[in-house]
Amino acid sequence: MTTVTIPPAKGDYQVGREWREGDPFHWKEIHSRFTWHGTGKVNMAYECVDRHVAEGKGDKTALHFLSEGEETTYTYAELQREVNRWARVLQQNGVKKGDFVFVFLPKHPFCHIAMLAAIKLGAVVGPLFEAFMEEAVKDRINDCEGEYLITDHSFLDRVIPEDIPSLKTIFVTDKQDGEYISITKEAEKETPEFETVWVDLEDGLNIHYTSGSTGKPKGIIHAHRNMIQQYQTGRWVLDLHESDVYWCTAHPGWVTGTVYGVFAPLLNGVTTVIHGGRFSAEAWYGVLERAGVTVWYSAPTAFRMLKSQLEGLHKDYDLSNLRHVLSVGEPLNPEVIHWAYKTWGLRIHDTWWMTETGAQLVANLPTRTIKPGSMGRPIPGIKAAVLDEEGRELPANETGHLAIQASWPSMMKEVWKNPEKYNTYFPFGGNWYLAGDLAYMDEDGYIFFQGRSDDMINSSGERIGPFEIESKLMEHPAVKESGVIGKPDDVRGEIVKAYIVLNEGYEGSEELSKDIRGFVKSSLAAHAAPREIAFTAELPKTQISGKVLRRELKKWEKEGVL
Ligand code: 6R9
Repeated sequence: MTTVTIPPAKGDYQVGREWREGDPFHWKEIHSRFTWHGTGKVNMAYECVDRHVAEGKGDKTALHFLSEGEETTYTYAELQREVNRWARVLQQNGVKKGDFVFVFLPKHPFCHIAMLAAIKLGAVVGPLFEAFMEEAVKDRINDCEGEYLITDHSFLDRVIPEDIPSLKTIFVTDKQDGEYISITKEAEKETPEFETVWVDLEDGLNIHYTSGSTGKPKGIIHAHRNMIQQYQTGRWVLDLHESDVYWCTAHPGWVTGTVYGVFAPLLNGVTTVIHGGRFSAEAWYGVLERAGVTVWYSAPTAFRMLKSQLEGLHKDYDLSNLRHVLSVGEPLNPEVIHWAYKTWGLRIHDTWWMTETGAQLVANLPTRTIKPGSMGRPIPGIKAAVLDEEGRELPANETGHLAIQASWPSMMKEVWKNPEKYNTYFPFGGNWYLAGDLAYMDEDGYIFFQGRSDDMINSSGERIGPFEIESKLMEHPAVKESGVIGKPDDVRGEIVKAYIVLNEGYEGSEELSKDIRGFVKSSLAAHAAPREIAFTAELPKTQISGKVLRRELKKWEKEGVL
């Protein structure tokens, strides 16, 4: 297959200045960055906020919040004062080191403040996604026997205290009186000083639930040591310089929104943009312009939506500050990279990691050539391989299990209440951590994602990854996005079936199906061409991160929905 590569853009990248391809690198090299270097103890909240004030950068804007009809900013000094006041209120109400504090708030500075306040007193923070319903909220807090929740009155209809017996105290961020403690009102009465609770590197920091393909979501606990890798990837992958205005579009309920929406930018002392509200192309371009965003981290689903807008829409906005764009969460279709390069004149840098890994492991560093369709190469300090079913390393270009050599600074601390589960990530023993993703690595070390292991299609003995077909489909002018699965078939084992959402102006028909099928057949491979195509108005996606749910498509198929 020929690949059209995209060369690095010219720029003063930190990674290029501090590290060049082939140089050795060890995480220890940056340990001295942190305050624990002297004391042996750390605190993520201190590194995110207080150290910048201590270094004389208190007047710099830490948070810039924009939402329809509302715009506020907090300097690092203001953020420090608020975090301290909130931490005092939490402490007076019994919260102590090691307790779980759940945060159920919209995208808003209060969400950042609540998380940092809990962390500053050594609690383990559990950010809950803003659109969670009763069941999701209840299950998570119950699983941790959580005693504390910080939320907002408008979310209380989804919190049923009778179903969460461990819950002792609910704090609300509104000022109105009611049966719960108004944390904002109480905080106003407090002095803005708080003695950081210093913790060990290994102490709990946050918990996120990851759904996995079967069974109940599992709670992944991370430790304060994550700061090492989260700071460093913020520096080298996101290329955060102090003058940057950075926007991560994810809500902290998704691990991306916590690690790269709260921790990494604050550790690097930049201005973090928070946008309240949902996606619309106009609103998002508006945020990029209004806030003067320079570095932007989002997900393929959003980029695909922007691509499907009226051509030229971006020209109504001044995007001239934007210099570095990144993606995570799902395979990034080459077509989208080419479109962005043509439209914005910018490369989208794909990055790969998981809730369990705590930070990026594979990425397109800004100094590297991009091969569209590849997630990039392991970042400095990380070794990856592709393994066969017995755990042996496969040669270049052969698809197998993506594995990472353990350990790294932000590796999960534990799977909550399920220590055996942790070992299942190491099925071959030794140090190879298995992601559950299938991929191949080319001669240059670039990794090409093929699908989750459960998503692989086996048709007449041919193993076909859904991603390659989905990306090919996107090149067809009628296709907005698609989800490809294997449909059980008596003769072939499985056949390729594609669920397709059409671009505006197109209508599903037998003729269009034929045309799309022919297109894949002639430009990819006959066996990859979907034998069945179903047109749908929408694809099922994960609520938190907007990933296409192929598992759900398989259910549609089984139940004959489409
Ligand atoms: C950060 C995050 C992890 C799973 C992962 C993989 C998929 C993430 C990707 C990607 C293709 C990328 N994934 N990044 N697939 N290309 N750049 O997404 O964490 O929600 O736990 O999901 O997401 O399948 O194993 P999480």
